[in-house]
Amino acid sequence: MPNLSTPSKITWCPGCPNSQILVAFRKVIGDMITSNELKAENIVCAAGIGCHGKISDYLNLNTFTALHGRPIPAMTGIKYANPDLTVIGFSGDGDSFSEGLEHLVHAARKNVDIKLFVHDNQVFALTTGQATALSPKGFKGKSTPEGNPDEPFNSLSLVLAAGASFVARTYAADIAGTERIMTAAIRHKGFAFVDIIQPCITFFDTRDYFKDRVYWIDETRPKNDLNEAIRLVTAKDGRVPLGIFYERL
Ligand SMILES: Cc1ncc(C[n+]2csc(CCOP(=O)(O)OP(=O)(O)O)c2C)c(N)n1
Ligand code: SF4
Ligand SMILES: [Mg+2]
Repeated sequence: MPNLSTPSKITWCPGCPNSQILVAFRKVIGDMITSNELKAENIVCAAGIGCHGKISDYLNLNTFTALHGRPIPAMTGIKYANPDLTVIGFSGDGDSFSEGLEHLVHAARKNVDIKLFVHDNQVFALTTGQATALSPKGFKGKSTPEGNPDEPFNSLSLVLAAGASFVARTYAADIAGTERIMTAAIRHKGFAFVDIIQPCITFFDTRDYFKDRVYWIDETRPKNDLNEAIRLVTAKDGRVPLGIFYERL
């Protein structure tokens, strides 16, 4: 198994689910390199600015740290310059849905062959707790002390409507489930979007909320039905579905 660790000290808060994402990703990439499915030298990872972005310091792979909201244009340029590379990005909910939304929807529309993992903690965490475009209505944080007055985007239906050819969600605490979804996303040819629910235990601790609500959808159902995918991700039954909602080959 290749050593994908680095000497950098991990500075995420103790217990932050970002560490679970890191563990899952190292395992997935380690297995793919060991089985010769991927070569380390052909993998490029990019990240935005935020707590999520620190992951690039903890991976012994080619990594690129972009500006806040800008990992997608960096990834697109890398992929266009050398189509043989596997380009994988780590982004935040603020990074992809507040600051960098235009890049996300166009990458989805153009079906750029890159993989985007969004560490979705529904908050600007690194800057200590402001509302993003994915924070729920009523969220109380530094920028919304009386409660967020705005409705969030439904991130998955937005990306589906924009044309992404692979759309999935997983839960960071379910490391095996995250490994499965990451593997499928990396194998997909085209724009793969994965929402990773990653509670920020310091500025918006949603662990109790999600642990009782997440469930895995039927993995055997046909995945190329866009209407069914939108129905699943917009259902208002109080539960939070996980799995691959849509894949167009
Ligand atoms: C262009 C630009 N705008 C704003 C900032 C300030 N900033 C740095 S990190 C951050 C929040 C990141 O939030 P998110 O993308 O959700 O990542 P998280 O920290 O939650 O992982 C902001 C607003 C910046 N560095 N650059
Ligand atoms: S602030 Fe939140 S997201 Fe950032 S390291 Fe701490 S727990 Fe994790
Ligand atoms: Mg965030």
